[in-house]
Amino acid sequence: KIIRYMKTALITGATSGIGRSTAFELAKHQINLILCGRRQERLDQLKSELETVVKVHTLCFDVREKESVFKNISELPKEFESIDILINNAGNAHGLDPVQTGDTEDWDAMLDINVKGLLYVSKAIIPKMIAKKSGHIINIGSIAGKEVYPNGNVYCASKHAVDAINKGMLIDLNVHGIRVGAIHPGLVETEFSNVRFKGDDTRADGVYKGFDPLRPEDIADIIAFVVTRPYHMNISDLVVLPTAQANSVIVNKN
Ligand code: NDP
Ligand code: 8X3
Repeated sequence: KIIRYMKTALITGATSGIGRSTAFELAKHQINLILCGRRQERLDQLKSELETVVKVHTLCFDVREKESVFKNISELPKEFESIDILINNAGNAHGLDPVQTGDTEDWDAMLDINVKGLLYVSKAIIPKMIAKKSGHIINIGSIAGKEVYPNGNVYCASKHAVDAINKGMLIDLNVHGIRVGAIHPGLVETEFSNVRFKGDDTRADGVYKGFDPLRPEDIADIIAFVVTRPYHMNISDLVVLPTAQANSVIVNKN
């Protein structure tokens, strides 16, 4: 009798966009899911859709709230305690302004969520991965973590930090047999721009007009590919752009 060991993945930012698509994609690979976000009703909906396929547990917390992050992850039910895959995806841009007029609350949000939140979640999970000498961490960076574009200042800083943290994790966790890698997407049509422009949906839609952007499923597909590679193989750094995008400024629109 073959007993198949089913892995468990924790995905932050599972309520929308890339994280949500990743939940569906990993479920296709029979990976059990711990889905995180701040919108409970979306988490409930996802659970009811996915639990016919895999085991699903939801955690509703803000990655900025350090104590809540550690409490939620330390109190996971026994069957979800052992996390094999961590997808550090939660994050957003807030605003698109020159540095001299940038809103300090936007700066706090981006640095607290995209950088410190990612660190808190990672610190809550890594010791358990070290104890079992295995694990796989995927950090969702951005083309904004490789380049800086006009008015992108602090968002780009937050994603450059993710790039550096990814490289640092790779070095520090190497000796423990834990795989670490970042995926850096270009323009993906999600709720990202609706959040960046604070609910100005017309402006948000305009970001993706005139060219064929990436869909969240495209990134989810890559994540599933990365986490299903054999153990001797670690995809450590990957930039993925729509064909129409050459860099964070040049997009071939018609
Ligand atoms: P979405 O806005 O569609 O999704 C963002 C997710 O992050 C949501 O599930 C949201 O859940 C969660 N989130 C945001 N803030 C918090 C918080 N404080 N605490 C917990 N969860 C939070 O955007 P994307 O899917 O596009 O973004 C996912 C990742 O991909 C981000 O890190 C983004 O920077 C990155 N990225 C996106 C690109 C794009 O063009 N779309 C390109 C490159 C990178 P909830 O609101 O329920 O908490
Ligand atoms: C999201 C991509 O170029 O809109 O990280 O900042 S971009």
